[in-house]
Formats: sequence, C-alpha cells, structure tokens
Amino acid sequence: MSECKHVAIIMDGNGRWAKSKGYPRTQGHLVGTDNVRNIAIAANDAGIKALTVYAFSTENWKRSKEEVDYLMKLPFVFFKKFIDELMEKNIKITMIGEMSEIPKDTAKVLQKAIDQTSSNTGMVLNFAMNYGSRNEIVRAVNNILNDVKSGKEINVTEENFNDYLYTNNLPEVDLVIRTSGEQRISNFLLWQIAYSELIFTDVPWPEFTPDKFLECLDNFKNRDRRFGGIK
Ligand code: V0D
Repeated sequence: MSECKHVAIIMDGNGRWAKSKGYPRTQGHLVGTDNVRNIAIAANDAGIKALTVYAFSTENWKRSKEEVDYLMKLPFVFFKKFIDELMEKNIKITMIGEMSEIPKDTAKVLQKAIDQTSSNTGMVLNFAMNYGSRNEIVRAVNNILNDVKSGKEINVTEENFNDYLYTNNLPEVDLVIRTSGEQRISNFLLWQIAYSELIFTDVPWPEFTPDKFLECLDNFKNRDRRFGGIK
C-alpha cells in the first residue's frame, strides 16, 4: 500500500454548476475559490505533502474578456480571505505555469502569496496558472538547448529532464482527480502522471466537499499500484 504524497486536481464544472442553479458563471468561480480553501485544509489535515490545482490553463484565454478579467481577480479574493488561515496551517503557496503573461496586478498578488508563505514548511498548495503541459515540455527542451549552447555537457535522462519541468521540486503525482464528469487530461501534467492513479467524479467542483475528497484518498489507498512491474 503506497502513500499518497501529491494530489493534482482539475477543478471542472464551476460555470455549469452556476448555470444549473440560475446563477451567472462568475458565481460558480467564486464558490469554487472558497472550495480551493476547503480542500486545501482537508488535504493538509490528511497529511498530503503537495496539492496542485489547475486554476487557469493556457486555453482559458479564449474565454470572454469579462470572464478572464473576473478569473484574474480571484487570487485577490482568495488571498484576502484565506492568507491568515494558510499561515496558521503552515501551508506554502507555489505556482507553475508561464507567469510572464499574467496581468501585472494579479502577478503582484501571486508573488505576495508566494513570498509571504515561502518559509512555511507544511503542505505545498501549488497553483497551475497559465499552465499547459505541452508548453511546459517544449519550454524544458528549449532550456536544455540553451544550457548546451552555453557549454554545459548534458546527457538527457528521465531524471534530469524532470529538473527542467516546473514541477521539479515536487514529489511524484500520485493521484489526479477531475471533477464534473469529463474523462480527459486536457494538457495537465502529461509527463508527471505517467504512473498516477486517476479518479473522475461527476460531482462539480463547487459541490466537491472535503468528505468527497477523503473518499478519493480512500479509493486511492485501496488500489494496487504496480508502476509497470509485476508484484
Ligand atoms: C476558477 C475553480 C483560486 C477553478 C477555482 C486566475 C477556476 C476558482 C485561485 C488562486 C480560480 C490562484 C492563485 C493564488 C490564490 C488563489 C484561482 C484562478 C481561478 C485563475 F495565489 N481559485 N482560482 N485562480 N478559480
């Protein structure tokens, strides 16, 4: 039975959940933001070492300007509401993704969250922001080419390739959860999930409670992970 150190979540279904209740899509995103806090606290209490949440994909820029503008305000909302509690719980905030394309005032709040929690030694709450996995892999290849050009002698291996990924400091992804019924990976952590367990649930993200999260951890514990070997 293997330990679950790193859980990654595709927090899908906020807009659809809101619409089904007669609310604007933005209301779904707002409730979804509170739920990031709820699940982060539950994960921390369950002894998870790292929780990666897919907050904004490289594809999300295609949404309406109004929606993108609204989403970019959520880090402020989250920070203001929850930073004290995250500090108390010793949770450390980190980011993966192409941060240079995030609007300046949002980027500032993100940096503030990273800086303020950088000495915390508890669970890592890692936000995937303007993240796309193919982009991450291509970026890694270009960084390797640059290192070679500047005279570094490297043989690319699975181990040192990992050093060029955004996730280089995080443990292996043990479990991926996707909420709201879609059964695909959508350019999230392609390299990292080679041996991950996958759980797809029909529950939309705003209704994915800590109890349901703990059920997923329980489900994970009952799986027999083989990593391609026999026994
Ligand atoms: C919307 C459901 C928290 C998924 C969750 C800018 C989509 C709520 C953050 C957040 C989003 C990010 C960084 C940070 C603190 C909080 C967030 C976005 C979307 C995209 F330091 N929720 N959240 N960011 N949603």
